[in-house]
Amino acid sequence: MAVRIKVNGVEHEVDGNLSLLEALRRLGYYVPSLCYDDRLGPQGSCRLCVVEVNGRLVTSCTTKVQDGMEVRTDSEQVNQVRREVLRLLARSYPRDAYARYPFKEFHVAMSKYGVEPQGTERQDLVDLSHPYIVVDMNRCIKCFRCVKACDEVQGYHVWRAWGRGGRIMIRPDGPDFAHSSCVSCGLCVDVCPTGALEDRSVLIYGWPDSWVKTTCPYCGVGCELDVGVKDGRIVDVRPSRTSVVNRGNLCVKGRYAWDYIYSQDRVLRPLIKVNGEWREVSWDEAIGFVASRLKEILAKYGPGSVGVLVGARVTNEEEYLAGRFARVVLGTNNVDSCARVCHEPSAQGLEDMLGTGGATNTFEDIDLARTIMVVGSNTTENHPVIGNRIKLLAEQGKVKLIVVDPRRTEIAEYADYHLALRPGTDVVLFNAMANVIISEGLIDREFVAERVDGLEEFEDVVRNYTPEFAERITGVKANLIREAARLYATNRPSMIFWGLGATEHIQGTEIIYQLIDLALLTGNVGRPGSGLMPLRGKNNVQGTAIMGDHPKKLPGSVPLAQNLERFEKLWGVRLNPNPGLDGIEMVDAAMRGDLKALIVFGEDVVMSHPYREMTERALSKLELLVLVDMFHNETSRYAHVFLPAASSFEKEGTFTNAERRIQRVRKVIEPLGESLPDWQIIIRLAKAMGYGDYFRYSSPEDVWNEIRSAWPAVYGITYERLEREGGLPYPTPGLDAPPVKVLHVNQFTVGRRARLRPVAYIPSPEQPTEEYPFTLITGRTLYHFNMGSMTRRTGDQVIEPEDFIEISEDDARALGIGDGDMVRVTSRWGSAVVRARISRRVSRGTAFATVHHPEASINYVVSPAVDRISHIPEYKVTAVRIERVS
Ligand SMILES: Nc1nc2c(c(=O)[nH]1)N[C@H]1C(S)=C(S)[C@@H](COP(=O)(O)OP(=O)(O)OC[C@H]3O[C@@H](n4cnc5c(=O)[nH]c(N)nc54)[C@H](O)[C@@H]3O)O[C@H]1N2
Ligand SMILES: Nc1nc2c(c(=O)[nH]1)N[C@H]1C(S)=C(S)[C@@H](COP(=O)(O)OP(=O)(O)OC[C@H]3O[C@@H](n4cnc5c(=O)[nH]c(N)nc54)[C@H](O)[C@@H]3O)O[C@H]1N2
Ligand code: SF4
Ligand code: SF4
Ligand SMILES: [Mo]
Repeated sequence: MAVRIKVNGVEHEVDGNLSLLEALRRLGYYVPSLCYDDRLGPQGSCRLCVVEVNGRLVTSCTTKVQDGMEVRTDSEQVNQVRREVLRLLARSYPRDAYARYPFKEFHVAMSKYGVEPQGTERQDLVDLSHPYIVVDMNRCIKCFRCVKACDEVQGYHVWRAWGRGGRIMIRPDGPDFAHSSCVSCGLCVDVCPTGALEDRSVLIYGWPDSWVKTTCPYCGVGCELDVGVKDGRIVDVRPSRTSVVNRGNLCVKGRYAWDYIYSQDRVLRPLIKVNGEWREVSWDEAIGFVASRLKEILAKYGPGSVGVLVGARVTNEEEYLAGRFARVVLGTNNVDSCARVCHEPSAQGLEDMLGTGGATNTFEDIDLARTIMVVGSNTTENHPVIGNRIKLLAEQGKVKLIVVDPRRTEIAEYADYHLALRPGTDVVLFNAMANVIISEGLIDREFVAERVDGLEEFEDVVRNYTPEFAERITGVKANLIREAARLYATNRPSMIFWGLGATEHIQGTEIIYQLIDLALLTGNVGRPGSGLMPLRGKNNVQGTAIMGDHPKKLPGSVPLAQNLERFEKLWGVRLNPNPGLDGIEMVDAAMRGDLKALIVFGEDVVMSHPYREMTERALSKLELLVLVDMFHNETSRYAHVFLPAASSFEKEGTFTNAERRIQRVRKVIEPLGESLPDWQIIIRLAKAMGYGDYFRYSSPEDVWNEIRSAWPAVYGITYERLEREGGLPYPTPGLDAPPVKVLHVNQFTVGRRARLRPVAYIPSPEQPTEEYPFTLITGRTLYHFNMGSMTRRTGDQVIEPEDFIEISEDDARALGIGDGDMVRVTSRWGSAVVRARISRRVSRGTAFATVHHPEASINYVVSPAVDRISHIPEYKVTAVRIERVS
């Protein structure tokens, strides 16, 4: 509802829901404030935002606009109050800082009202302990923005007010900032009006003279970043204030872990390995060499002998071109992505049962859910911006939270029910939940009658999985299972979020079937605030299979066999009709000697695949291994050619996040050295192979427009529209139509009715024995990303320098292991040495190791067992023994 107000004598129409402060700012009036920030609620304590309304002074942040208001923003009365407030603060405020950084919010206000600071700096108030943030409490004016931001937006409580009255100090909750509970999200810096909290990078490199909006290169949340540039160099990253995804928030990786691009050891020229040594060559030589080797291999062994692996760090356009290159140029369907070792079960499970292999709802629905069940996802560390949002809602009692995870993760601490099951027993747990829902009559009868088939067969399977039976297998108390099932079924709408704790099992795909079964039984699909949300891993893994990086699917995630003709027309060549090998099968084929050449775009296969010893043997047999990356990694030991890729800050394109949202990636700086964006590398390779005419693209937008014609679900998403409206989830089939945010509303993509899929439990082959008594879980930690190639080259490495293994107190005592000792972890497959962390997060008999550092390389230990349906490795369960090493 719009209202009319008069400001300094001029009539305006404004949104009636706004505070007076927001309304005035949107109209372009200068209203200073110290305690107010639009990400925080109004405080009304600094009094700097006073204005005159109908002759009376009010704090504009706590006043709602009202029809007919007469406002003065610059009367003598107003100016006098502001001057007074500023004068008090300026008394002890350091003069130097004011002179050096005139554009800080507080400094602007002082200069506007002619107030000069009088104070000097005290060295003991400066804290330089943190790698990213400089703390200078000489400049703290006690506005409490940082305290509120940390408490209310991030759900941490790092910044606190110590002391009372006139002697209040803002300090972190540790001996110094580096040793506080800070998670380095940088929000406090972003809200601080003075620079008391400041990014180290801008103090070193200077203040940005321009900003470019782009999308975070790390996880599937897809936060939008404002990247600050000075003299062609990135000097700062801030959260985009206009993004619907991250709402002015970021985690440490997006905010600070970007200077890997300037790492001294980044590869900036093409390399060919000669007699075991890398030699720098020109692009022409490198591309020519790869093309001639590929031609030889194709001629000698045929198209089944070559393969392409695509790490989901690249753009949609590049993923599309990589798949097209495999099929058109190499004539093979041996093309796959890292989704194989990640969330392929999620995509496959959702597609099999509902028809669309993506999240059914968007992140916006988190605010509408009454119950959220988080399965096998360490959300606050691995999808922090979403994890913290869920955590805060739970803390405020706005949502009920069920967490299914063997570990007591941070999010589990906020759960109403934490079901700490034995690793690898999810099938039994979810069958027991379904058992309770059916036996207690909690199914949504109407929904099931109208839209769901297969209830009888389903009942036959889950009947035997009583909560008491499940307690014996999973270790979770029968009553806890009952209560969680009741909550999920009745306190609707309910959403399920899940991570790798659900997918990385020998029954990974079937566990996703079960989660979908639960949602179907309870009518938690096709409604706002409900649904099924796989928390997809890498920045663009939701894109990969849909862009065609899949051995059995073409772009749009359509089956190869039925769509061959359509793509033959679009691409103008005959296509190979035989389904290809997936990523796991390619490594097996290399081992057998059947796969001879492999091109890898941004994936460290050696580090990331299980049973590393076998992976290394397999890759060492290849006649040609081409690595396209920014850095040497463990895989490059076996590579013959290294092609230097430009980072996502150095190219245009789009990423698709975990809620199916397609967002722009924008070039912030020119590619460093001779590095090239992957799309240009692919085009050069195609040309050298004699297929130049089939790869005539002048820009990523060109490629995107071809994708739009191949995949109707994104036809309505043009670059121009993304520019205008921001990121859009697919499907958006029409140019003028809004995106479909909630899928399966009146019918599923598979049709009016979906069919339940009962799943019987198969125990993992990795059961503990006397020789290997522990169950090892592998996974992640906040500061490092996957195999660490990027985060290890940033300040994150200072904060978290190495991998660790969490062991329970009881086990550590029994094994004579102290906190920080090095331990050897051994399985039937291999062994690794890691630092022990005694932890309350894991229970007796289980241990959790992180995956990020080659020094430890925990995949030497992990078993090669894979899921029957999608071949995802069983990364979450390996039987091991643990010993202290001296
Ligand atoms: N900081 C950071 N963020 C990341 C990444 C990173 O490396 N670091 N990687 C990105 C990628 S590629 C991905 S795929 C995602 C992964 O994000 P997550 O899915 O959160 O990944 P993990 O840490 O591997 O495992 C999640 C949880 O599964 C639990 N779990 C283990 N076994 C079981 C089980 O049998 N049942 C159940 N229910 N739970 C189990 C573990 O205890 C762990 O807490 O994160 C993305 N975001
Ligand atoms: N034991 C165990 N193993 C696991 C897992 C586990 O939970 N436990 N998780 C699995 C999962 S979910 C995943 S996703 C994998 C992750 O393992 P990897 O696929 O190896 O993942 P990243 O470390 O993200 O490596 C991506 C590479 O891409 C490069 N890169 C970044 N941007 C670009 C670009 O624009 N172009 C090019 N060409 N390269 C780029 C980076 O430098 C980096 O080397 O590990 C799997 N392995
Ligand atoms: S550190 Fe900055 S944001 Fe925090 S209270 Fe002081 S001036 Fe305000
Ligand atoms: S939550 Fe994910 S997308 Fe957002 S800043 Fe962190 S790593 Fe980037
Ligand atoms: Mo992943």
